[in-house]
Amino acid sequence: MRPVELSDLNAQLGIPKHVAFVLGPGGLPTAEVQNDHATATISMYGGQVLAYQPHGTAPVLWASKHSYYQPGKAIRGGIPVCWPWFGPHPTDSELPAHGFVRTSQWAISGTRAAADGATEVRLELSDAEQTRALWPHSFHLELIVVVGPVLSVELVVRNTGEQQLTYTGALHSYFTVSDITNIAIDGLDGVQYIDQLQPGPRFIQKGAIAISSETDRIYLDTAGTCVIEDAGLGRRISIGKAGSRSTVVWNPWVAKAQRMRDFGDEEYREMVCIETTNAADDRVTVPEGGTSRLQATIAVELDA
Ligand code: TA6
Repeated sequence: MRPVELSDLNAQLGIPKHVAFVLGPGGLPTAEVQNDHATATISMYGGQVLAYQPHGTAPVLWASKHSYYQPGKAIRGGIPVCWPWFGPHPTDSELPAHGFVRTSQWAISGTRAAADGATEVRLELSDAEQTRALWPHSFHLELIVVVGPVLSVELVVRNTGEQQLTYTGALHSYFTVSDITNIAIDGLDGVQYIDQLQPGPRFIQKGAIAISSETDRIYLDTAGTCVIEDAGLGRRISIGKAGSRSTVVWNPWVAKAQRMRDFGDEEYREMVCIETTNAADDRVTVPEGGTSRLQATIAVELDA
């Protein structure tokens, strides 16, 4: 983005004491939010919340120190928007994993200072020739980010075409933890899941989730709120949701972390993904002219 465009963006949509537009990592245009409640960074490339930190606690979202910040590559961390397919493309392995919107250039469609002191930033993306070459549908996406004592991220999907469309997707949230072996994840007890590392049978979660090896699970038919219990950081992070009937829990552990160039060998220790998804059986069909919404609501509660 040229400096003049950035200054225009600030003139039109910047809000003092709330949001300013800057060139962030890799020179990518980002919205920097600072208000009475929290700070946050939102990349226009990918429409991706990169950082969120309420005042008085450690960063809530995690990003790799080795992440790429360049067109054509997904940014490793924050909340990637995976759409219109989750994971590998169901039939064409040549197509990018997790869809194409996390490597697309979004536009800012609005900003607002909320009455409670929170800051709202809206981004949008519509189909174009290059997207239709990958996925033959017309669509309009809006990502509504509200940064306050709670972080709300909502993906609004509008079917602007003349035929129904069916998608899978995720708000693929990366969270900072004190140490992956020192946390528990509540909220999925009794829920059936697919273990991506053991395709075939389905399993039932028993109690809280503790992670001691590569973990990649799609929890099914659940609308529940997950909670990351992190005594090491003296906090609990809750991840509520709407418009989602599946939740993914992922940590790459040692070997997979070593295979990823945009992921430090030891970084698996300091993160976990709790993903607000429409995945596996949880596909979403939107009729012509229809709308669907996927929302994650992230809140931090500090130990007394
Ligand atoms: O959500 C879990 C997952 O599908 C894992 O299988 C792993 O591939 C992860 O997403 C990251 O995918 P990415 O394409 O961002 O490297």
